[in-house]
Amino acid sequence: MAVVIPAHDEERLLPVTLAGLPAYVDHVVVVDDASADATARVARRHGPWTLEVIRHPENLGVGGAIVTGYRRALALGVDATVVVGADAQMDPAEMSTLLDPVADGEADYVKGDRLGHPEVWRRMPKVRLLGNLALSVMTGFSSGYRGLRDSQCGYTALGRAALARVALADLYPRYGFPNDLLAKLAEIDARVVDRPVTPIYGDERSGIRILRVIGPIAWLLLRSGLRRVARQRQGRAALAAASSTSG
Ligand SMILES: Nc1nc2c(ncn2[C@@H]2O[C@H](COP(=O)(O)OP(=O)(O)OP(=O)(O)O)[C@@H](O)[C@H]2O)c(=O)[nH]1
Ligand SMILES: [Mg+2]
Repeated sequence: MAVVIPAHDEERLLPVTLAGLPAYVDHVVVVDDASADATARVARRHGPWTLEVIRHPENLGVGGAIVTGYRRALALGVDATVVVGADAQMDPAEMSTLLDPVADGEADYVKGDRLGHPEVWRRMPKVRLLGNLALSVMTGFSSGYRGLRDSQCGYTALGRAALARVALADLYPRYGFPNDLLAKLAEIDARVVDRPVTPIYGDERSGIRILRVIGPIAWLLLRSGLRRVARQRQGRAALAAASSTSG
């Protein structure tokens, strides 16, 4: 399996993230998204896995970096790809929680859910928590994955078959990426499940300005929701036409 790490100006926390990766990981792909700092230089092996750094000459955004990593994972032919941020906000011991449903053939995409954690109200900054709750509800309606939680979680596992089918080229490259990926996964009827993970907030600096990103993401969700409804209508119309000609 491969771990994809999108990284932008993460010279301080990338080594911490790498040092925590479990030994069962085969490949680590760090995607340095035109960092201004030493991110690419501090990316060193800390385990038995192979490590490669792909550097974007220009900043494409976190989603753009993840897509680069996904393409590399496809070329490597791995059975599953975990995505984790470079800012040491996820517990590496929980990676197996995400991988198990993929390995057991129960899910195509497993995403972390920090909102079910008993201390989430204390651990996650309030504005982030409220923004996340709102986006999770909207993403559930838009994608059709009702009941889905923590749509913004950047800790996920994707199986090979779904990775090969999902429309990578069209994915939104910035902070609406996880939401757009869910919409694209719905298009291929991928099985998506949530697994609890621990919210970790240390002294990292987030690039997210919640009030600035929520508008564009809401617009993205509205658009993909309307497309989903249109798709379903077309499907029903095709079914009705088929049954009227056969009957
Ligand atoms: N490639 C790339 N990665 C980015 C960019 N912005 C952020 N990242 C990476 O994406 C990961 C998450 O970024 P954050 O801005 O902390 O977002 P978050 O961790 O999902 O959200 P918070 O809960 O606010 O910390 C980190 O590994 C960043 O280095 C970017 O423009 N390009
Ligand atoms: Mg962060």
